[in-house]
Amino acid sequence: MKIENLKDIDLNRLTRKSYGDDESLERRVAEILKRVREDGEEAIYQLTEEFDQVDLRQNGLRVSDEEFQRAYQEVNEEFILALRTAKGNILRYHEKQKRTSWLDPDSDGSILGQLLLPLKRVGIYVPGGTASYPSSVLMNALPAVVAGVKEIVMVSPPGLDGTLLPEVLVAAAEAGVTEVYKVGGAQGIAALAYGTEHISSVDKITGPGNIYVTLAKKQVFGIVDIDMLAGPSEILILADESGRPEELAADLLSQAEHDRLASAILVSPSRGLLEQTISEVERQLEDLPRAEIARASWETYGAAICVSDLAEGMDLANKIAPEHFELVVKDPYTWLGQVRNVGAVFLGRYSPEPVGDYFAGPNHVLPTGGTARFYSPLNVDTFMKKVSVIGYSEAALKRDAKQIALLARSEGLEAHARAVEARFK
Ligand code: HSO
Ligand code: ZN
Repeated sequence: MKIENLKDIDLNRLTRKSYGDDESLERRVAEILKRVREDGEEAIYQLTEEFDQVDLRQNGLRVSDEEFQRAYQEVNEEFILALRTAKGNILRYHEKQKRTSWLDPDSDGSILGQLLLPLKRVGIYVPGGTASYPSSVLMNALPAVVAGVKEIVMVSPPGLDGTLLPEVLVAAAEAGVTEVYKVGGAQGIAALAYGTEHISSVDKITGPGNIYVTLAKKQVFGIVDIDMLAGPSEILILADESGRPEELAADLLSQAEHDRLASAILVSPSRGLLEQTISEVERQLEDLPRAEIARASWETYGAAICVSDLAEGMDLANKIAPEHFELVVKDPYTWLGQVRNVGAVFLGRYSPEPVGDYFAGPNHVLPTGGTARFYSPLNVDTFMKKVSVIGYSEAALKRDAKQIALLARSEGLEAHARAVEARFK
């Protein structure tokens, strides 16, 4: 890893990276969606055999009560305790986001307002394999619980033994997930979007997944709503000379270990700090269990960028729009006002990114690939919708009738004008 100067940086290399837009893959995903739409569970069974080598006819599509009970026996007590504490923190944080309906009476006797209503049924996607995270189950389900969603359905691809990880099942039960199905990939998204014989369709699908899942979510958008198109994890750290190389390296690797496509970027005005951190990353990679993944990520998408001052670094961070942004500088709060395009900001050396991944309370489902310019973290509003309320009084309509009719006629819509005037004949 070489230190790069800001002026030599190819921003494209560091931004707008998503899980590709491979057309042939899009077609394959479209085919999978079509098969499930047309053949329902028959297609789910076949596709799960093909992709996951599991026969769901034998193993069951829906996770049973016995499977939940077994999962509780298989996880240890401390895990459950930690999960419950995290759950408490996440609930408390998200409760603060909850907004309520409002009705605003006017002196003319009319009332305007807005109803805030939970979605009825939502689907949560949980990836399989080593990306099957109990923490993500909490992060997806708990905001829905706070929003008041009654039916929370989870889908996830089964392992080779036809089951889901016990930790994931326990997290689902603790978080208030109401149904769990062992189906993943694009077929899992299709089941949620279109419904099958035993799975009713949902109103919205959230949660990260691999390229198939992400493309499937993109294609079913409009039939259902989706949260966002999530890509590989990212971290950008802006540090001054107060940063400690061992800590910065550890934080960079915490995201690099997620995915070969993850990106970890260190930005600093201190060349010395950049140099020391690069060596420290190498040292820490030596005994990291997921070193292979982390190294691939660090070598391809990692960067150590020298800027002339922190203001320049801040500007770069807002351009790259990273998912996670750590401000490891002397007075992090003085920079908070400059933060714009990031998913979550972590202030100071005692807020390493994993605190947010697991525990503090804010959501860890965050915009990636530069989409922090317009997307927000998953939150309670993600699971709510609004209804506008209009309750005009006679006095108010009398006052406004002429102008409404005028606007209607200017659009050539005579019936609109007459509907208003009909009240005063
Ligand atoms: N950092 C990930 C979330 C996660 N980390 C789950 C650990 N478990 C989101 O980018
Ligand atoms: Zn993480």
